[in-house]
Amino acid sequence: MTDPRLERLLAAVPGLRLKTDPADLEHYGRDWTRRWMPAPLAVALPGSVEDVQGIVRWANETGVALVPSGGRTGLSGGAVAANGELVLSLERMNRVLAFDAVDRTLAVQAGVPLQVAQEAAASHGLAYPVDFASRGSATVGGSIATNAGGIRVVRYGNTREWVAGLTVVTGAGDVLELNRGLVKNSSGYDLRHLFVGSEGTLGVVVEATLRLTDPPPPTNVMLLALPSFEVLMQVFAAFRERLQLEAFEFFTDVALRHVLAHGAQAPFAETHPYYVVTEYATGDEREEAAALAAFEHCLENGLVLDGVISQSDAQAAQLWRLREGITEALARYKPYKNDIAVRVSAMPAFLAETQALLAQEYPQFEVVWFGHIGDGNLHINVLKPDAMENDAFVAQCEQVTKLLAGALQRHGGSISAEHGIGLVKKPYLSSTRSAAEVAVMKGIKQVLDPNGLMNPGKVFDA
Ligand code: 2HG
Ligand code: ZN
Repeated sequence: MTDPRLERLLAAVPGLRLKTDPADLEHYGRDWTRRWMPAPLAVALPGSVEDVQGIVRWANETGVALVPSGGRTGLSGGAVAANGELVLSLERMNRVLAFDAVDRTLAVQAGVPLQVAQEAAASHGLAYPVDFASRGSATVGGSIATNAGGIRVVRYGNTREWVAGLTVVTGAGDVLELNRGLVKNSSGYDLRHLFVGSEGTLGVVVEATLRLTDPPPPTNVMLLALPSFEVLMQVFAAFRERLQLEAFEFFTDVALRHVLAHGAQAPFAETHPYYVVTEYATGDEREEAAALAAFEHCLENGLVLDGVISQSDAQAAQLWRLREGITEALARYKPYKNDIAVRVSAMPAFLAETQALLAQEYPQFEVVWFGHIGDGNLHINVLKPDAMENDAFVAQCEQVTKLLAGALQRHGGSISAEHGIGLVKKPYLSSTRSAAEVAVMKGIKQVLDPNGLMNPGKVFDA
């Protein structure tokens, strides 16, 4: 190791693990976006809050920027280190610290994978209900940094609802213990919520106290085939009126075709334009009868064309795979991802307008629509045609996103529902947040990260 800054780091944080191999720099320097060439200075793997604090203080002394790093499953470039930053990986801070049965909380280090937190909660007869497909790799810290949503938001809300306490190291190097697991706390600004969704731009989340809830009820999974998206919200209403919904997800036939080509099993003999997968509580016969009543109501009114109910856990997993397998099935097409939100009530109008606009202006692209329709959150993936150069593709996709941003402005929506702004959506932040709001955000950053060292260039340019 020859870089004097790294020598100084090792002197400041004794025993710190550092990686500088080219393969490690590449591995830790990028996330799932794959668009930027990773080029970090090095990767630091702290083992304690004190180590993290030492790293941040060193950054302030040397001026080296930091990129906090969890499972790097993000899709907005929030964890990319392409400019000589030090990657601060929480990978080694992966311990479950404490469970409290009275408070119903689980304290974890930030590098604990989401699935490990879920399993720890389950081992105590409770649940951590935040859930999404990358649960095995994504970390609790990363999910807090993006206020991750996922497939159960319709029932449980976003990550934000489940954070009872946070320990953070600010960009100024201070350790803050925020909210300390309290249920009620009306003592001034709730700084905890500033860090939820801050994408590593204010400091590093090092520990979290998570709220837990009752274990989920027994559930069934139903897959529905729909004739058009215009009926989507009516189907949602029919099911929500009659059942406790744990998830209500949507995808198109195009999405299904890709998942089937990737090895999933076809659910119906025929193809249909749109699909919904819903999971609902079914503790007793009454609830199962209600599910059938919802289905029959939809069938009689032409809102659904076909349906299948899971008869076993294995079949439920098979039906979920049709939805959860979409991202993986599309990966080989290097999709350009959009993750938009509108109010649920605005969803049909937004869908109609943007589908028509995209078909008219960009017929050269295959566009895959899917997402968390019960939350008003759509993932609009534009697939790269094999023959098109990557740069030309990205340039055109940026025009597509501009078009979406315009529609979002008209419908009062958001350019990022759950993936964050990162690098990918930075040019479109103003379609969602006013100039005055962005100015306030910059002011907050200035206070917590006065030297602009925390994940610079992400969300906005300081
Ligand atoms: C999902 O809902 C994830 O499956 C990924 O948020 C979405 O790949 C995407 O665009
Ligand atoms: Zn999603």
